Amino acid sequence: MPINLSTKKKIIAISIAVILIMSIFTLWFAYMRAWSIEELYSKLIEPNGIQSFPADFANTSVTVTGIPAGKEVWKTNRGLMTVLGFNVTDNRSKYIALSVWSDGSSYAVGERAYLQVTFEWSIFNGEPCVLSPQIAYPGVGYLLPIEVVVSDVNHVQGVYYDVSETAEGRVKIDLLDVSGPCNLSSSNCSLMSYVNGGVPATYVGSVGMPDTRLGLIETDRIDNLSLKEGKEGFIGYNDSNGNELMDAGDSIIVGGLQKPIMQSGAQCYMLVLNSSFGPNESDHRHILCFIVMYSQGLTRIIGGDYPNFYPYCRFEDQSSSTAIKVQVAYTAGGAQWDELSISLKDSHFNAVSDWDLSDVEFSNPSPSFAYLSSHTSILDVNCTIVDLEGNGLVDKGDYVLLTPVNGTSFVSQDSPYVLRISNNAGTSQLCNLNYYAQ
Ligand SMILES: [Ca+2]
Ligand SMILES: [Ca+2]
Repeated sequence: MPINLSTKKKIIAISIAVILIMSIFTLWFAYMRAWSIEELYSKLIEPNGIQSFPADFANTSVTVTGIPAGKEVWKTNRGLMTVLGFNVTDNRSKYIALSVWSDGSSYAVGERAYLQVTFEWSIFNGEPCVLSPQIAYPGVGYLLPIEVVVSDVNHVQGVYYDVSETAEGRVKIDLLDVSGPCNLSSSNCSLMSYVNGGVPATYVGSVGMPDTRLGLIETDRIDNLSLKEGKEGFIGYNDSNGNELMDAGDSIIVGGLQKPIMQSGAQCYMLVLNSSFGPNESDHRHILCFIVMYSQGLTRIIGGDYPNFYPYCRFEDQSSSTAIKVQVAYTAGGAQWDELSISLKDSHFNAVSDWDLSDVEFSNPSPSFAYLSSHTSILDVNCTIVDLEGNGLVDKGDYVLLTPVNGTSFVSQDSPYVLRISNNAGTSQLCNLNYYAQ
């Protein structure tokens, strides 16, 4: 039977409608439907060792949905970042972490989350690739913890510094505390840049020295810090007190640092200070400073619930013949008094006191005092904690004073009392003092 004109029109109209519906479905399937974590994971490629996405993902955006297995809120110099960890259910050893610049209050572990994930052409340590600002690896959520690890290495060596960006876009490293200051003439400094997509974690060895065999090039060097200037003019050493020692108050300025244009890009650097010190300069120190530049500038993790981020404090011993007094000389990481425990043990490791400060009352307003006491058969001790600004934070000038009372004395034994101040989790010991009564 011949098909009349109106039937032909109907068929054409239906065909167009079907094509349209299929196109919309294809578009929806490709971009608009929420992706599962498994689907997102399956799209990852690894050219040149960088976890990234195929070229045709650039300038696209998808909604990704999954149930977070973990959540951490990090404090950074650019604000709060929340990192959500998702297990890839069909590959239990794998996971994806998504990062969001917020306090993360709208996400909870175990509750389904929907996140917008965008893709863009980017540059990671000199290597072009398609990345996402929301995917933690190899971006911000992955790089920032490296600084925490590097800081651990420095703190073990008795070196504390602060890093900031100057108005001119240079990076300033302020030395806050250096135990056993080193001669500038027996110290050198090297600025290393990560190239070819080098992923920093693989280059920081167990002793904290960057491995120069892969993905790192030296871009400037001061052979002898008393020269104060790098060969290429990128590094400058400021001996602020002019004593020719690397010590607290000095600073290092680093220039010539690249900032990627794209939000997901990163350029990493490692500044290495090598020093010899001690008798006959037989001790060696390698101080590292890991610098990450993003499009918004220097980015650092400065606190929050990153699991290995411990508060650091240095207490100065100001004990007298009758009392133990330790005063905070330097602190980093925002330790709070109510997160600490104080313990005093005698020479037989018997606890004289074990105070958990989590529910201790501090007076108000500043200076704020907390009073504790303990009584044993040989010793009665009063403990006063002074929070100078009454801000709840363990910071410079705050102190702990332990005084024997009721006619008892620290002198009653010949070996030392041990004072320990730790965080409640027991992961960080902020003060460990042996007190010998006179
Ligand atoms: Ca100095
Ligand atoms: Ca305080």
